[in-house]
Amino acid sequence: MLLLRRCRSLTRFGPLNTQRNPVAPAVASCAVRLWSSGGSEDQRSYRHAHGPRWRHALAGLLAGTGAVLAYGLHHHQADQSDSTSLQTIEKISTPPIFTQEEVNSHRSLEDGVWVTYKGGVYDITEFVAMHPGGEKILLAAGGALEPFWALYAVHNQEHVLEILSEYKVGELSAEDQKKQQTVKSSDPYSSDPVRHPALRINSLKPFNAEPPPEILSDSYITPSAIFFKRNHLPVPQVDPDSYQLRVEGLSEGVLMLSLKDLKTKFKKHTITATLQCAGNRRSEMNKVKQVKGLNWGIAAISNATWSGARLRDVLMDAGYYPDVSQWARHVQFEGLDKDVTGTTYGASIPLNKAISEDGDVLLAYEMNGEDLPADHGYPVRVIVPGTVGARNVKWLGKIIVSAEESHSHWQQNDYKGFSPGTDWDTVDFKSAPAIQELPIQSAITMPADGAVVDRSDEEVTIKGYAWSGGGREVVRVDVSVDGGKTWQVAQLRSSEKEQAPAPSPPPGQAWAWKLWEVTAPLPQEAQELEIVCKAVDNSYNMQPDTVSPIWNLRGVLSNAWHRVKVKVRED
Ligand SMILES: Nc1nc2c(c(=O)[nH]1)N[C@H]1C(S)=C(S)[C@@H](COP(=O)(O)O)O[C@H]1N2
Ligand SMILES: [Mo]
Repeated sequence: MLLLRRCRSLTRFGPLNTQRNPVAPAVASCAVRLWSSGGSEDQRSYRHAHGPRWRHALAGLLAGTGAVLAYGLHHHQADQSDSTSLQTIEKISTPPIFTQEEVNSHRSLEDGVWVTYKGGVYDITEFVAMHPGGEKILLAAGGALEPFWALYAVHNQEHVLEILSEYKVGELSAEDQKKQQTVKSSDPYSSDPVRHPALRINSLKPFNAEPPPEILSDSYITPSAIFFKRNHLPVPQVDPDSYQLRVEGLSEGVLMLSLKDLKTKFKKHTITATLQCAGNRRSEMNKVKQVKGLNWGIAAISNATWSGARLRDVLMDAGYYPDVSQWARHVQFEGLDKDVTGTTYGASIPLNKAISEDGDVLLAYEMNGEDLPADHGYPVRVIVPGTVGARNVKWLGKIIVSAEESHSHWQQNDYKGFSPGTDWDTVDFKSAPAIQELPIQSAITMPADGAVVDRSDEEVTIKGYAWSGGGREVVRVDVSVDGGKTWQVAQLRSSEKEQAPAPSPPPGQAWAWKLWEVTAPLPQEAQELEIVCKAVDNSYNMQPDTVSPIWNLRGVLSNAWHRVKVKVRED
């Protein structure tokens, strides 16, 4: 079957392109890839799912201070018609001079939020107070903006600077300016690994990318190179020989484990588990109403085998005893990836998941039979099967058994679901629990939205994936080619070989997805098909039919029936 789509501006690059995909999200508006795969001479092509929208690239960077500033300042410009502070500055012939120490003392809303940029001193208190997400800029408060802008690679800074000038209150003393310049502003992303060119990049720095859906459903075990990648920060360089994992909170001391300890002191355990980002399919929510976050398509999900020590075994070795559960409720994880202030990525899971024999939580050092790749957490990451990607902390540095959840931004103020009626003015992040187990999910990977099938083919083959959180097994996938009027049951596949269905895992331990496939006759006379899929798990949870009722401001938990439209070409 030939599926060939063209966009207005055609950019073509094949899989043998340069290793680091040089195409920025804003430019990669319409990429067509062509190649033939495994034995079949079929040529397939892929249309880039996202339009040439710089706004989306910017939204993708919203997790970063610089981008919050860029975004917020942009709006600030829109609602502030007269820029009085700028005029004030212009009237003064010599601007006030401040020392770094004075600037340092303004790092909260109470004391004012000051930052420096290229020798200028800016009081951005009003901006931070007025803009949701603005509190992130507090990371830069009292210091220089440059390293933040380097970290989050905000381009297009010109208009931001223009607006920033409205907040200028003076200049930094010459002496302190000199000191600042001696702090090298090197690109913290320069040592990030080389990535597979097939990946569709959502954001380059930090690196976030997903595979083209059609490749995703080609293999039950996703090859590591095209496994979706979701980084909030630069990839840290960890030396395996000096690596030490710190385990705290159980006995009086702390337990330190080298990589060798992890590999030799504990039984090696292997599981196959699917990881899904909470933001998978966020782009569909974006179509209903703008949300904040990376504009993921349907492939922020992948499946791999993971090997490592069981977290349970390590906690036992660190002195876990049953009474611990009287005071402790959570196990916190800290990554070795840091932002410029030294804050590490962090998350936590409930203690009972961590310690349960059936929980299968791993401190994984292998992915698909090899050392973990740098992007996926080398040398050690947590795998919490059945649980949202965000808790599967990579580059694991520390484990803390605690009465409290992780205090990290990603546990407290992100990765939570809200009502469609909650907006950025009313949201109270404390009011919702952190996402742990994910709901039932499925999506169509083939054909792609907008593809064309020939009437003479008489039938259409549809493929996709289905998965549910919490170890719930997918028991059925229903597929419709007429928008949901009539349904067919798809064939499920739970191993690499199509003809060898694996036996069901024990209840509550179905960690891996199922791939599915169905061949449906082309409905007579239909010129366009609306293909729909929906999955059912063994608790009989089903997906909601539309997006609107589950829309939420962060665009998480997007799991409505997946729909693609396909044209039928008459011969
Ligand atoms: N240390 C660290 N761990 C992390 C992250 C991160 O940025 N830093 N991202 C999390 C998120 S949001 C997801 S979805 C998964 C993605 O894992 P992957 O990149 O291996 O697909 O890692 C999680 N673990
Ligand atoms: Mo995620």
